[in-house]
Amino acid sequence: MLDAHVEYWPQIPLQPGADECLALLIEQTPWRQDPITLFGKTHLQPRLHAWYGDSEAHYRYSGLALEPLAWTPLLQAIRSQVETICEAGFNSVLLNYYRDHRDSMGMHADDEPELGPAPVIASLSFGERRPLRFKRRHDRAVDSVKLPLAHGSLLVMAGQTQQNWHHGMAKQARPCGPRVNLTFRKILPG
Ligand SMILES: O=C(O)CCC(=O)C(=O)O
Ligand SMILES: [Mn+2]
Repeated sequence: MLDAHVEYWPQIPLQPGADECLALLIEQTPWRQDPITLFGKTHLQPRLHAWYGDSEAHYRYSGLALEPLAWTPLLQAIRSQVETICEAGFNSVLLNYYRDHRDSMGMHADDEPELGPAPVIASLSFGERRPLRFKRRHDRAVDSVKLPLAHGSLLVMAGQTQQNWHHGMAKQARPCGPRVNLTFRKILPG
């Protein structure tokens, strides 16, 4: 991928293991489904989400102002393992729950100003293996890239990735099981 810095680990060592993380996160998270307004029309987001972080980590996402929930012991444990692997610090995490094949996330870049110009975003996937699609933002001629994200995998997006590429996850025709994704981020002060 041109002008991007993307790294993918198909399986990272995690304690607790990936199966347990998936079950615990589905069960313990106070999932919400918020309305979003796109092109003047209001819909429910096509997935569930939750936002955790240090108290100063306020974030606007798809036009929603999210107040962070306090870190749980499980999310703290996962965060510190991901920080060690990435050699980077994170003060917040967005959890997304794709209940089945009908849940999705539209193409977007994580380019909010509070993430800074070259954010490191660490994306941990559990459950159904589904493809994340990358599309170059300013050059329609470049083909999109599909990266299936496996159960227990870690994807790191850094450098100029958000400035140059969009990413998203389409609905799919084939029925599938649940998937939970955690994106660790560092919200800058101010
Ligand atoms: O579910 C995924 O793998 C993508 C999540 C994502 O892009 C986001 O939370 O901003
Ligand atoms: Mn994203």
